[in-house]
Amino acid sequence: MTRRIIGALAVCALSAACTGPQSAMDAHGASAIHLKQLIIWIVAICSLVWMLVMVVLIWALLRRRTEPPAANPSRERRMAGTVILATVATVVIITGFTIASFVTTRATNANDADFTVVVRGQQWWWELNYLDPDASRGFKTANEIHIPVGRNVKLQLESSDVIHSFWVPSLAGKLDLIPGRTNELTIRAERAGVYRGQCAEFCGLQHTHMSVFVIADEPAAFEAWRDAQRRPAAASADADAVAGQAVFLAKPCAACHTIRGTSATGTTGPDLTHLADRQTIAAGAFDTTRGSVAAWIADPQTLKPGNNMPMVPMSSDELRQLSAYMMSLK
Ligand code: HEC
Ligand SMILES: [Cu+2]
Repeated sequence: MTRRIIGALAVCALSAACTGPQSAMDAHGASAIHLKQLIIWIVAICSLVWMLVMVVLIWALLRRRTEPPAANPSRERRMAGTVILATVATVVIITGFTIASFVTTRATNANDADFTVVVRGQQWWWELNYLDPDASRGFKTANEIHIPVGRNVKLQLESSDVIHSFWVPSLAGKLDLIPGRTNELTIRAERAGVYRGQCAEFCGLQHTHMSVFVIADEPAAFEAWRDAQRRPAAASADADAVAGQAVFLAKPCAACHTIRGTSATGTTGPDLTHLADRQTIAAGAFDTTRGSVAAWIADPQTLKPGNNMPMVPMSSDELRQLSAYMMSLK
């Protein structure tokens, strides 16, 4: 029984965090696959060396020693030989690791990309700017990066305030977003799916609620998504939503948020033009439902304390209309 429990625990320990949408061991991106191979080789070789050292150590400890060995030149020579051999092996292994790391770094630095997304870290969400050679076809969104499967996409990493770090472990290594600097990371997903990431550099109070999602779509679905994003917000036929738009434009909301197709052009907060198309709000903190959007607008400081959206006073009718309007932004 105890043996079974120990066995089960060992299996759990060995397999923990090796799968799921946010694991470097569940690699689905070209550069994450290279990194995973490197990690496996290094861990395997280091484990082997460690076991060898332990075996030799135990053997040495268990060896009976009755009296100090007499001086023996041939034995001395053998021992010197062993030490030289171990030193050479160490140098060879470390040089091998260095070369392998170098080759992996080269392989992860793809420099051809289909298009570029500027990823700007903000306390505590991700502003995304899809660049297009024709500027009128570019657009902004937040927190959810759609990319086409099997294509390289260049991320231009920037920050508005403090140092953040972009890390979607299933797709690529970690890279910092540094104020006043631009870092570049090319990502690519080999399989459709949602890959979760997390800001990986402590950036203040809501650092843990600064998730990012990479959503890899089949190319046709991606094109459809991108075309929809390029369009301004569609007018809604729903009476509450229409009233909600007027509330939005009259309240301070419009000073911080952009809704393309309206007079709202603020840039402090996420672009809301297609808010209801996103799966989550507040950088992964809540699912996008009418209830959570209403709760967020009513009291953002309780839901995500310290975030940069203030509580805007309003009546319950206004709240109902605003949340209807937000959910109409598909
Ligand atoms: C002072 C600027 C400011 C004002 C005013 C403001 N917001 Fe925000 N809003 C933000 C910021 C910043 C965030 C992102 C918070 C985060 O995730 O940390 C945000 C997030 C949101 C979100 C979630 C968006 C997403 O994709 O995560 C919604 C919806 C929203 N605001 C609606 C409103 C409405 C409606 C009003 C008016 C009642 C309003 N905001 C007023 C700054 C503001
Ligand atoms: Cu951060």
